[in-house]
Amino acid sequence: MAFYGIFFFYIIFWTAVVSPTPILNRGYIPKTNNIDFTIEKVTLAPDGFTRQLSTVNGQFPGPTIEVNKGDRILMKIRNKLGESTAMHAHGMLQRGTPWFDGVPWMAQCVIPDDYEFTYNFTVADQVGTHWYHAHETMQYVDGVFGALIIHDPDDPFKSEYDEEIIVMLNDYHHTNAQILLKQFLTPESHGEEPGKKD
Ligand SMILES: [Cu+2]
Repeated sequence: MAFYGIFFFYIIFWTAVVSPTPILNRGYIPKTNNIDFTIEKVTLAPDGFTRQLSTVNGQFPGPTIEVNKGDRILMKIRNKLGESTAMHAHGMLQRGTPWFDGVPWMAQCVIPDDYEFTYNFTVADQVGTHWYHAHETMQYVDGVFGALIIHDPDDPFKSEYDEEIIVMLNDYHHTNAQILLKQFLTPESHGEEPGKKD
């Protein structure tokens, strides 16, 4: 019997004291991330071909947003595009803040040219690799997008990798997306998506 007594004591001692207990967010205190984005047209040559792109802070693709689970995102959009816009944080659940989902005429009115608008939401219960993009006309095809990464302080695999590398894949054209859309919508396109000839 003594053996079993020691055995059970050992089990209880191990689970209560020695083994790590699951800790939500590992004591991480969520913070507010101030994102400052200017949406503007810039002439760039990301693949060697010079053209005008619609950009976030003059970059193609736009800057990567990296936050932690539980954080608040304050994403200020300064619209210098010469046309109206709206920014959508793709995949965000927007629980309690559907008006910051960035879908024009469903979640909000557009941000007129030369106006500012700040999206304000938390990523309380989701993690992973997402992206943000303009949700107005064809702007994201012309470059208004970037990665949105939500790290998980509770990641159980954290010790099993050395680094994370973001790979973004997108269709890229040498022709302005508005022109491509017009061509695509003609009967002559036969529904064939743009990109094969340009
Ligand atoms: Cu989206």
